Amino acid sequence: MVLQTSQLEQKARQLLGDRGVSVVDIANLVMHLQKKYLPDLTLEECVDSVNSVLTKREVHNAILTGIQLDILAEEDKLLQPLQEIVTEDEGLYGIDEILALSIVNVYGSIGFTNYGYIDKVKPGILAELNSHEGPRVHTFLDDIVGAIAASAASRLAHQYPDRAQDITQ
Ligand SMILES: [Ca+2]
Repeated sequence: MVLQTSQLEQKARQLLGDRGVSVVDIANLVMHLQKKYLPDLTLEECVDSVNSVLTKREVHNAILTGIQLDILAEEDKLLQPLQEIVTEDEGLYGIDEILALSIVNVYGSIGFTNYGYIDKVKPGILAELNSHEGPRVHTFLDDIVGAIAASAASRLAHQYPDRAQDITQ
């Protein structure tokens, strides 16, 4: 049985919201990534681009899988040693980043560059998800959110090549 994309999208959006991430949070990351290149970019355009990324099945699958693993880790339901690795957000694990790349993959090489950058700088909601405070585990979610933002930023860069100011800087 193949689920309708709309069902997947609804569930993916609901899970993001449940985990404390709004479309505007992600749009603010997009703004952070693209403001330098598209000085007249509006938050509304960023929101539209995030919404467009959130229609893709690859993105739904990554969100559903990653958030599920975060939740299972919070509930102490993973097998050891994975339980400890995911809960501790162990630096050498790397599968959280690989999963998120399945999102960026859809949008080409600018997507990879943006993803690498935002993962290093961790502005806005990414800093909150990475604080490791409280009982919540966001080992997978932080990379997924970064990847959605990177993809939405790449969409804008491809969409407005003539508006972009010296993208090679
Ligand atoms: Ca992570």
